[in-house]
Amino acid sequence: MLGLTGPPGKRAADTRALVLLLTGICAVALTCGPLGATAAAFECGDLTQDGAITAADIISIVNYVFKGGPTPEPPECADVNHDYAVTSADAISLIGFIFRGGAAPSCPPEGVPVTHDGCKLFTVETGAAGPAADQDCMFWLYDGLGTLQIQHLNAGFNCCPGEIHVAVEREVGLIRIIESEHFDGSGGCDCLCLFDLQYEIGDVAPGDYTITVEEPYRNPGDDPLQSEVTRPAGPAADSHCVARSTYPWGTGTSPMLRIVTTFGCKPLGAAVLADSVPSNQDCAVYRYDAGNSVLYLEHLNAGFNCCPVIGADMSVTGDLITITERESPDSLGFCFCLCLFDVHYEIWELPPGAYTIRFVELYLEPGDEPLEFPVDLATTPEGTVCELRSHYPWDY
Ligand SMILES: [Ca+2]
Ligand SMILES: [Ca+2]
Repeated sequence: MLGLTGPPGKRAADTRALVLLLTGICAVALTCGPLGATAAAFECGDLTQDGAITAADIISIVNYVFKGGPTPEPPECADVNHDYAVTSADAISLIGFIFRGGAAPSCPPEGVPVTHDGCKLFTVETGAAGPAADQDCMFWLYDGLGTLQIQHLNAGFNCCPGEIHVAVEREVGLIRIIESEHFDGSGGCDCLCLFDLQYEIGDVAPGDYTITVEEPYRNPGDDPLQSEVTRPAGPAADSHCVARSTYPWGTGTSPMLRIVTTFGCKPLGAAVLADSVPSNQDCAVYRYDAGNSVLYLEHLNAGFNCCPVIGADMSVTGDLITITERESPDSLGFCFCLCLFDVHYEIWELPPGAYTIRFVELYLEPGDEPLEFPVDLATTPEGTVCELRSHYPWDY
């Protein structure tokens, strides 16, 4: 079931985004029938639960969004424009449908509260206790009384997944779990990784079921993650894994680039930050963690537009690591200026060895030396390399 997030505040009326993590599963019998028959679903847009979509339902949304009125039950039934938030836009959408022949309400399926750990691949805890990085696993535990607890280990999502939504659809003999992610304005980060999710499904009567998980990043040719529940008269548990070889799953032999943070636009002029470098220098600072095969790489004074969404792509050809930086407009577009940023990268699953690291930067001019340098991570695990720059946006 979706819940509400965000403290009350001046914008709370329009930002009551629905998220997970909250109370109760199937708290209302009307909306969650027992398994073994198709569960009674809520009617999208019918907040008043009178079987019809009328102006009264619009009023209920308005009361909820703007006046602190009752929370829709389930909250998904008010998300008629299917963006995982209940806002004034849903009231407008419903007005359009009722009075102007607009689009019919389309709500997301009802979700269950979910907690998660991640991004696993990018933390030092990786691999110690959980399944290998090329395994996509489900562990389920049925209490014999009606509650099915699910752990989904190594679930693939964006590194910055926004809200992870878990919806459950029930048919005879089938529990279909639909996992999805929803970004609030941003497109997430430039990478995928693995998470462990925990959630539970209520009102599960004893019987035979197939549990199947729909995952956003499963390769269409790969087997779905599913497990069979066979007539548990009492408590029962089982686990099932499928091997995956597509990113973000894998054997851990392919280096992966992740942008951890970006800092900027940095103030122009001489270095004003104690830990920064002079603004006429374009620098790379690296440190290799051999135990985890991670190269921490900071690009200091990287030139970008003043208002970018910063991205980068990496290719590894032999011993040449090329990081090609790119940018796209933020939600308001580009600005009419350039400036300097610090971009912190991590390259995961990089074996120790000798490499050449080359940055391909957007705003170099002819004659500029590229920021390119050799490293021998086995013998010299850290260092700093700088190039002098004397044109805008450097040294300006
Ligand atoms: Ca109604
Ligand atoms: Ca909505």
